Amino acid sequence: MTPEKTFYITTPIYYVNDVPHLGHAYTTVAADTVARYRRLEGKKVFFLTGTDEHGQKVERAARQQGEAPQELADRVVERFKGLWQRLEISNDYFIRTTEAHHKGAVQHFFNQVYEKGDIYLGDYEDWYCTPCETFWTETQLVQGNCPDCGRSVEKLKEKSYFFRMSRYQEALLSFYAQNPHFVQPQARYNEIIRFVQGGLRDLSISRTSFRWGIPVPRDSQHVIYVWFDALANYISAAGYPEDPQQLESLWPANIHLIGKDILRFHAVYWPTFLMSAGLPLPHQIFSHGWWTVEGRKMSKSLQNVVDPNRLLDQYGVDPIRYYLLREVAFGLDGDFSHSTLIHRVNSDLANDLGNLLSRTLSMAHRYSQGQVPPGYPASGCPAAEVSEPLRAAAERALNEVRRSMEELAFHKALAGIWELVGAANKFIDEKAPWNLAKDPEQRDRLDGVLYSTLEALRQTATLLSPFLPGIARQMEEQLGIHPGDGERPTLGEATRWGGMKAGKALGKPEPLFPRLTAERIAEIRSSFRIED
Ligand code: ME8
Repeated sequence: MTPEKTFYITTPIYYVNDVPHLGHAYTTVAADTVARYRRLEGKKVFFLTGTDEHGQKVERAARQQGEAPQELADRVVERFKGLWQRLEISNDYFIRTTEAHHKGAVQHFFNQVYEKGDIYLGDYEDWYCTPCETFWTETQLVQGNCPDCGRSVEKLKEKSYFFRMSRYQEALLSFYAQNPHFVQPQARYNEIIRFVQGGLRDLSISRTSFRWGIPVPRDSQHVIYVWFDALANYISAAGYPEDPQQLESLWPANIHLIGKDILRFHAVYWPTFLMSAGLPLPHQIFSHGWWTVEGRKMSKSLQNVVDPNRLLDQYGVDPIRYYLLREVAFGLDGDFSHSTLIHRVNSDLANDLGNLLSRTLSMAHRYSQGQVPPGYPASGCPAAEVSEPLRAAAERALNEVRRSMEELAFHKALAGIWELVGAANKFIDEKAPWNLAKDPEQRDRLDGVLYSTLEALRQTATLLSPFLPGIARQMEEQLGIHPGDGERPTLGEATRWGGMKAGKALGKPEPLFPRLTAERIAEIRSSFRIED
């Protein structure tokens, strides 16, 4: 790997048979946070997301809605793009599998695997639901019937191209053994190893029972299996096959971030396709947990699918990003509820962070003419008293963020930042600047205390910027610094104590997060039709 290798992170590409929901938002916000964090570290980053537009699911959804699959895809893709804009997702590219370039790349990939001797024509036999035109495996059936429509199914055979996945069992197991961090969290890695040890069967990678897909080269009776097509997005968006230089600078990806539902496709199928094509394997597959809603599985039939746009309308972007990243340990399952969300907003955002900023700024306006006062040593006040406690707290927060981000423990990183926020609030309570202000002899001390708190806030904004980019910007504006997203100093530079410049004008204090009052909460509850 060359030293300049770009940090490459991906989300799954989402199906366009339905509009985006909370689960999609979750993965994408998490990946965005990693991308922003690595950029803040000064790294070159390529952050990819997109949509999976082929396959029977999409074809069927289009038919139900009386439109062509491409029309459906063109319409729904806008819903994803619009949501990512509202959530401040900073992806560098958005791939659609119906793009001409991707289609060519998938056929090229298919050919490469074919030329290796890993694809053969055989018979595919499984349970078929005629009304749904879908094959199901034994385990997918519900009480022996179609899991979609509940009607009876029959054993049916069709011609299919198969990928010789069975050939790769040993190579895969030895790859896992040599790369113990390939699948995270660890429990999932063990599951995958057990699955592969159980034996790999060859995989059917073409279909003839529907048309909406990329044709198999030289046999247009068949379309390429949607997962073969979809997984290849990670290389096709990186310049495969026609731009080997770009591909080398991006591939292999550092992290494929996915939900646990699609781990097998990423940790078993994908590596074997790549091995066959002679391409390097990604460094890590990180599979996160599953969100339920108010204790129940999110599903259309329960009518409890959470629309992220409606959450954004009611709560705003940063509270939603914060909640998703803070509420649940990344990797574990979580339960979404309005009451826990409201609690997070009021306690962590409004009380802890919002109050710290507003009380500090109003004191700086009152006691220091709205300017940054001199800090240590200019204020003449001993460092041990005025800057040391917060300087040390800021350093601890930085270390916690660094450590946690290596393992994508967003909740721990945020908890670490909140330790700093808590330390700054406690520092103000203890130093009581309002008392110092009464005594002209305490001027130096007052300056030192205000300076340190402003500096702690500046560092908090830097540390928060990958998680809550909007809030970081607002905090910086109020602190009178305007680093702008692109030219932000790197994490190391920005967390050097003393970045606030004495004499600089501070901005106007504005509430960051208005507390959700009983009245607002009632409004929210009624807008989501939540009954008590
Ligand atoms: O599987 N909790 O697309 P998809 C957490 N096109 N995350 C959730 C979730 C939930 N309840 N529900 C969905 C596909 N997700 C394929 C992917 S990639 C080459 C092809 C998230 O639209 C989670 O990231 O069904 C999951 O893996 C993804 O949405 C599935 O999205």
